Amino acid sequence: MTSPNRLCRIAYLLAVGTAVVLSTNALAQRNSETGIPGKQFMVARHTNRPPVIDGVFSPGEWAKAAPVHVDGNTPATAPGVVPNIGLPYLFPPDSPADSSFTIYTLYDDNNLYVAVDVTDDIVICDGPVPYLDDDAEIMIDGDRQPGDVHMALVCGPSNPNCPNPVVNNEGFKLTTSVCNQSLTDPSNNPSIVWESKAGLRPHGFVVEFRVPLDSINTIDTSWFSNLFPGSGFRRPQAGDTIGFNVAVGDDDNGGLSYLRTEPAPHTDSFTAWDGRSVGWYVFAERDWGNLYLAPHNH
Ligand SMILES: [Ca+2]
Ligand SMILES: [Ca+2]
Ligand SMILES: [Ca+2]
Ligand SMILES: [Ca+2]
Repeated sequence: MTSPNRLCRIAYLLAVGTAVVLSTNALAQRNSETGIPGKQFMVARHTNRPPVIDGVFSPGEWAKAAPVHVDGNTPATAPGVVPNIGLPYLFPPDSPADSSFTIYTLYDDNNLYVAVDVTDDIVICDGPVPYLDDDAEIMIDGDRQPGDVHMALVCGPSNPNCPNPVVNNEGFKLTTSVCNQSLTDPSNNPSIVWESKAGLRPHGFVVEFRVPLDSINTIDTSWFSNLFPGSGFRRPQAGDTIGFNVAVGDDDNGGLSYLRTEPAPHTDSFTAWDGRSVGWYVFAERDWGNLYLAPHNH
């Protein structure tokens, strides 16, 4: 027969054991939470004084924005992930002076504005591929549903599994290099309208973007992400949260940058605000962060 004392002791051990298990779980959960992609969040404030898209970070121009600083010091987890996808010469930045950046966002009644202020100790533009030079890349997921960029790239007449082209404004990526070479992904949609301007500054460069809100659809019209797709067009409005990401490519050696196959003196890198390091896919809209369009006067 078990004595009351012994029962007490067992209960005590169970309680302690449970507490230990609980705290271990809590710790694991906290650790994994910081590693979950797609959770980064930033705020775009409304402005009546739009910034000038001239590649010059003028005093006061972005003062109303709530900036977010990104470096690659924790390359495995957001914020500041560096893809770990088997490219032998894609490295995390050596230091914030090697490659880091600050994101600024604002919007007005017709446009979203983004500035990426990049610190970079060796600035290179030798073409011809913009994303293999020093560059800034912004990603916008209006409908917060994945697959729009990817399906736009893979579908089309030559794909028997997906012969109809996918053309929408529900997900895209905009790239501008330090010497103002730009490209839009996907490239098949002329109604993704935007402008940008890059300019040098001491120890780095700045890229300013303007994206008309009418380039961004918040309605998911896609058969591949919605059993009952919506229709029509609704641009982002105050109070909305859209998918958003920013990445910076750092070419310090020229040529193919982080896609090169030979050693080189400096580290070439690519750092994104949000996303996953292992399994990184630049068009994984689900892994992009969140941009909240704060109501006016907030
Ligand atoms: Ca400016
Ligand atoms: Ca989307
Ligand atoms: Ca969609
Ligand atoms: Ca560089």
